[in-house]
Amino acid sequence: MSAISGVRLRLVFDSRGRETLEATIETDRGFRGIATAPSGESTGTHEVPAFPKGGVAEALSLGLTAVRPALMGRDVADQVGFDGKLHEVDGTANFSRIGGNTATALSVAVALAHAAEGGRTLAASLGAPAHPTSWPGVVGNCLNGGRHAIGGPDMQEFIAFAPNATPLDEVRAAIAVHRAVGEALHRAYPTLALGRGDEGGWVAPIGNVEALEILSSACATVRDSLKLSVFPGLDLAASEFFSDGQYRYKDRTVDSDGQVSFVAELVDRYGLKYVEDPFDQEAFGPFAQLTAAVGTKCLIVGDDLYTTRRARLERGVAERSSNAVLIKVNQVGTLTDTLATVALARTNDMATVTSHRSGDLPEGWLAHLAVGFGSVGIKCGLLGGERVAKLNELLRLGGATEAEN
Ligand code: 2PG
Ligand code: MG
Repeated sequence: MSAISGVRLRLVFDSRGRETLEATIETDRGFRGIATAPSGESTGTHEVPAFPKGGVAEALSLGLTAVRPALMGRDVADQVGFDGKLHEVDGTANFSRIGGNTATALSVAVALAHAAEGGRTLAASLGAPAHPTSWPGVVGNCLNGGRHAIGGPDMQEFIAFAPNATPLDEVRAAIAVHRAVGEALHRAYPTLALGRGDEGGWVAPIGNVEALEILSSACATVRDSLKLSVFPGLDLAASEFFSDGQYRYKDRTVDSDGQVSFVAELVDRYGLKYVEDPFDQEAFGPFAQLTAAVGTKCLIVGDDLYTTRRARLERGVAERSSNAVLIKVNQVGTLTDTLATVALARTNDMATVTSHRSGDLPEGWLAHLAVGFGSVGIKCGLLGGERVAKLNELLRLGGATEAEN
């Protein structure tokens, strides 16, 4: 056994300039793992809170007085025991004492330290084969709206989904769509100063349908010119504009049935292959209606619906609410809890998509999780150092960009 000989937490900043935590785990054989925890903006009600009430300062002081002593000397290979200890020290049902980001950073850091000791990548230590035959598709945000881009469309993310290819072709295709969307916006609004949102997608004062028109024709252009597979997708983050039983867009208000027909129509009209959170986070039934209607041709993905919680996914499986689940470690706080949800999805033939957060950091462990979990997608944005870091790590795992000598 190799024992944990060092546990450190440090305050660092995420891509939005907000404070978060970085954890370092050292082993007595001289190996270490370092991981940061990202933060969401359109968070689901059932996520663990990222920080204690006193914020990062309280997380750091609890880290020193309560968390660190409980982890020192433990076997670095015992991920389940390590994560169980985090729960025990926290003592609440949802990490509200020590904070989900303390747990996330530590849990991923110990996994990285263990992988380093074995001379393996984290992906391999999570069970990825030495030569994977399939890779997670790239789920890349091209145009931002909702809470990630004030003044843009109501829907949160207009996505290029590039599945079923090599990492290099997927990344190329998705980035080419991002570029084509930018060019189309410049043509349509030549005098407007276009910006980019929290996840590096374009921001423009346009409506949902206009954004979808631009996105889907950008995908078609890239398919024709580069001969690569890439399709339009959406993360509606619909809980953000749902109130009193109605979905309230800037230009229309629809009830639940209206929303089912509206989204099903968009799937057909634009050939969407990826639709995340088209309904409120408690709407298991409407999710199931949409999945029954279009689930054979499109991934219907639950994010706020499940918040990576196994118990909520159990309900989704029973009610056939979706055919895919979004996986974010810091929604539940540990790798062990995350793996339990991934395993449940797998047993029930539900696809997983492993995801970043809108406030993220320039490191690549997410790519290892997506490959290790056998996910059909890695959702990580396309532009900005913190997004590109994950794409480039996927390329490293894919190996195809290495020069031969
Ligand atoms: C989402 C995410 C990531 P946030 O809704 O899927 O794209 O956003 O991290 O703000 O919850
Ligand atoms: Mg989402």
